Amino acid sequence: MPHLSIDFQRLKQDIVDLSSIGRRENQGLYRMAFSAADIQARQWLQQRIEDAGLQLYVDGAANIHARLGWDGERPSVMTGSHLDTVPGAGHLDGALGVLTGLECLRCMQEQQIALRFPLESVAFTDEEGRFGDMIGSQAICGQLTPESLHSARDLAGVRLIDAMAEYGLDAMDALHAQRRPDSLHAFIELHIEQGPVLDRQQLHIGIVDAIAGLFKWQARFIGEANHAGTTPMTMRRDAFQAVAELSGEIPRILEENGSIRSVATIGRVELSPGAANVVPGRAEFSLEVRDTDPLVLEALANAFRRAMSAIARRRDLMFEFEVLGELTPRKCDPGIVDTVASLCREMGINSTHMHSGAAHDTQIMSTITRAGMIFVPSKDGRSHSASEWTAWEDIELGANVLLNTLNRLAGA
Ligand code: HGY
Ligand code: MN
Ligand code: MN
Repeated sequence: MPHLSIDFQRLKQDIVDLSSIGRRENQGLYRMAFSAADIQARQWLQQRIEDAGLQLYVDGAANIHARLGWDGERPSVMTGSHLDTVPGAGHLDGALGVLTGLECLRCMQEQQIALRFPLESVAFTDEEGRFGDMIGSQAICGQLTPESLHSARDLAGVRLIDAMAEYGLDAMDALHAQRRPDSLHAFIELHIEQGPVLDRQQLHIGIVDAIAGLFKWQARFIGEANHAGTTPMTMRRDAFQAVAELSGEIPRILEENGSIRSVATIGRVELSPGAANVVPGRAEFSLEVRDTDPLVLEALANAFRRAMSAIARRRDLMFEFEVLGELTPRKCDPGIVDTVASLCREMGINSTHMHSGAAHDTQIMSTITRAGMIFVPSKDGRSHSASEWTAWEDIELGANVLLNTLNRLAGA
């Protein structure tokens, strides 16, 4: 069967156009969920979907769906990713999967490809978890509750309910975005690897077989603010010293309780009162830990809890933490993995099987349907950074593999 091809120039133009929304000169993209830039990108995408003559549908969680051949009866083959970004992001994390999904539906429509199953390309809400987890795909998979929506807030304390209400959206509508598992035939996401494996091995395609899970805590050590000049070192209850000690313990904790795939990050620390001449009495910090094995994640959570407790005791401090988000590690569907692998062989594209250290909507979607991922290389493994880059020829190859995978999964 001849292989289909995307309209690369059209896709390239979409990528360039979208990359200008939310950009801060030399600082990357700031399209955090429900920021003004995210809303602007959403409006831009909806216009592109309508310009393409595809059916536009926005669900209660504000997931944006482009649909082809939709009849509300047959299960659909879904692709997609996310428009929202971390602060200071690159132009491809999420955007690539949304735009290649849209391009694939345009091509299938233009080439009048006969479909056994309707196609959907989705832009999921808040994949980057500004408000905790992957709200958009979790809504589709029925993983949200009124309580989880009510308590969802970002690291600065902004509530999801308020952020959505600012744009006339009711967060509780996300409870109605749930899809029946039998309304989906399969899910496949194209994404940049965000790591160094493909780039180092000069490979063009990664076929993902497992996706790491994580836990994300908002934690704090509470000691005593005091004079930085008169308080002897032995009499201090310094909250930042506790965070520094915990950070120094990370290699030991991972070595003793983790696997070769375990990673841990303290990405944000806020000290108060926050003056140069005051011993910090309070240190708020984020702790995020990942692995592809749920049992390892559990062991690491216990180890970090023990370490924080021991440090607090030694330093006469209090410690607290709340779980901001948890994602379960997931395996990809072997049938989809095989479909992508055989297409790469047929198309003469060098590829490899690999795991994803990054979390993705695919792992949520895998709880209600067969799911898989296709990776393209990230130059020097860089991502969540303005220097994120993937060569255009790799983008074209990845988009063509996605197009032909969709055809294999949904085509007549
Ligand atoms: O953080 C991640 O793994 C993904 O980029 N949301
Ligand atoms: Mn992403
Ligand atoms: Mn990301």
